[in-house]
Amino acid sequence: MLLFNGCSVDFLSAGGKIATEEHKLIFISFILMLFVVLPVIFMTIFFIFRYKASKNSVYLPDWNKSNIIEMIIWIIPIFIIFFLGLITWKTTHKLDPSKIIGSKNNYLEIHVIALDWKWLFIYPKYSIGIINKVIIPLNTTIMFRITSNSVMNSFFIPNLGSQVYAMPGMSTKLYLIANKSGIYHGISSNYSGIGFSNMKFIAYVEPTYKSFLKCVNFIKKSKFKINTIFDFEKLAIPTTNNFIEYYSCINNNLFFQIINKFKNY
Ligand SMILES: [Cu+2]
Repeated sequence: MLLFNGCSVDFLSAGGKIATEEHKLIFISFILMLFVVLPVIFMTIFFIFRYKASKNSVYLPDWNKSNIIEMIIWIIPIFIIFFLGLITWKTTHKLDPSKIIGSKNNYLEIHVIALDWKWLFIYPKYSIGIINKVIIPLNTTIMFRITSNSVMNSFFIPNLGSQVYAMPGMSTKLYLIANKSGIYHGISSNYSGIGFSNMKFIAYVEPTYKSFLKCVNFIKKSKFKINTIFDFEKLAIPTTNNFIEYYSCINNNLFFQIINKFKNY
């Protein structure tokens, strides 16, 4: 991605395994499209000089076909479409968000709940929850289980890779690995009402599992607790531009209780 160095667009600076693969795909598509763009630019300039009126111009009112031109304008697009189709087929299977990456038994599970208009992250293993911030350890497979307590949203950390929809009454899965520690931006990439534009979160990638556990222990000391679905309902009251908040003592079943609420609809 040499061409884009110095570019501050989140999506173009990879912080994880999946994002790196996706960037390769964008780069290949970019090169492929140059096969159309460059000849068009060249021909535009060439034709201006070649076909301008001059003393030596030949007048050909009956000209209507050139097999060479026909061949070029058909073969290049067919080649591009075939090749793009092939790599899209291959990478969509390879980068399927719900496909496990890294080791099969060792992953950290994080529950993601889209609210109006904030994100709630629950760590069932550690019984903590955070609003609008997610902390993950470096080089660790993260399994996000995603749902929504309201309308459809989309969970997206552009530096780390794929976006996945959050839908009420459903659970979607997204596996990600961060290979660079740092702070990334997380967004909802699906419009969901008035507070949508500030429905953002921060993703912290901690350099070690130890430093990650330090954060966990800090959050465990929070006096704010979510124990029951009623505590959760209070939290789920719509707010805009919500601060980062820490909760301890989260009921490990909360995620599935939230999904079950919608089963009767
Ligand atoms: Cu769609």
